[in-house]
Amino acid sequence: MGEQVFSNENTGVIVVDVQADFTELKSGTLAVPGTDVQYLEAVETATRQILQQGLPVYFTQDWHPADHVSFFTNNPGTEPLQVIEVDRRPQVMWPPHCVQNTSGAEILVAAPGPTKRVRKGMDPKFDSYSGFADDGGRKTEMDNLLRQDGIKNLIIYGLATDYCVKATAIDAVDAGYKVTVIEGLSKGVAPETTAQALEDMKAKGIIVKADLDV
Ligand code: VGL
Ligand code: ZN
Repeated sequence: MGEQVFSNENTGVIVVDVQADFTELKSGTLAVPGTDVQYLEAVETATRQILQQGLPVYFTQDWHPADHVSFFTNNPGTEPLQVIEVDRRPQVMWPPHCVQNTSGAEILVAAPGPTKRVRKGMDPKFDSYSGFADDGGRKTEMDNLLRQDGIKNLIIYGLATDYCVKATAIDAVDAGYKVTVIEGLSKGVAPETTAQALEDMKAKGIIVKADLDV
């Protein structure tokens, strides 16, 4: 690894939703394009290097109950990727994914060393793209964990660029962290929303880097 984007003890890393159901490698129910073995090896290598540098790693894990509102199967008459209104909020209809205690919910990154895991999306009534809070405003323990660990700068990558990476990165900026998103270690559901997400993140002051090296 060459020069690094991280340089101090106030930096932490959030690896977003690198879970079986979001990958082609595991024939996931919501497989994000480009999530092949090379992608997963790149994520694993980067995460291992980061841990070896002594930086704390926080994994987010989409962790839905079977009756979750975001599953099209729980909203009769809808189909996948349709956007409906739920309590006046837009809600994308997703195939059932990352159901609690199923293999599809498994985090695929084997990490040597201590890491922390933040689960989200457990409330059947609210989706939670962000690792910090759900659509109902209920916070996860993420911000508390980061504060306890003295984190001020965050490196964020994972799945999917246009949904959970974007939402997590924007909530992080709004919570006062300095955020860098690693584009090359993230994959999006669709090209247009991914391009838009990168623009939205840059507009919020998020640094978007191609990969971990400068
Ligand atoms: C995600 C759609 C639904 C993500 C999670 O991890 O980006 N996308 N649930
Ligand atoms: Zn989900």
